[in-house]
Amino acid sequence: MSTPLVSILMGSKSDLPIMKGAPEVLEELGIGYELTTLSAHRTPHRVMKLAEGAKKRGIKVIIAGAGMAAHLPGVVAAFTTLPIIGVPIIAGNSPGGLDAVLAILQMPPGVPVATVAMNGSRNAGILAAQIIGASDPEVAEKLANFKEKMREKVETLADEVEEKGYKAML
Ligand code: RP5
Repeated sequence: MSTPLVSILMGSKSDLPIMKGAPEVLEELGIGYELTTLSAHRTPHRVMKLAEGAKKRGIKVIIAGAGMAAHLPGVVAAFTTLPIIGVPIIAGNSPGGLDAVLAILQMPPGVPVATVAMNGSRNAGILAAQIIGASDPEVAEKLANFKEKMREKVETLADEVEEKGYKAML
């Protein structure tokens, strides 16, 4: 795989089934990534080390997903000036994911985390690519193709609904 430009982090191995959307879409786009599990609460020193070293390793964007008291994205943001994308995960005994949404979204002034939808790991991957694509023409080109394919797919479905009527599509 190509040099990692995106670091994908998650609070636990139990987050993998949700977080896999990020590496999947980066693979579709041909963008290199690194991926690991680490926890703001259980392995705080590992989080600090990874976040502090990310820029030197050539990482451009960090995606961090966590559930429950989801402090991982915010703590990572405390240790780097790289852009952080937070993915709130609906985990365990969560009250509908609201715990993680608020923990990731409500960052104090000066330390932003760009928060995607609950379980929105695929969008986190796309947003990471778009941030990189703002200054990397090769990635921008890949994204343009990606969006074009999406448009074609959605328009084909729209044509089908219009042609067959809604009952046939249920
Ligand atoms: C969070 O606690 C993790 O991100 C995960 O969503 C949740 C539960 O973790 P496990 O107990 O399954 O390891 O820190």
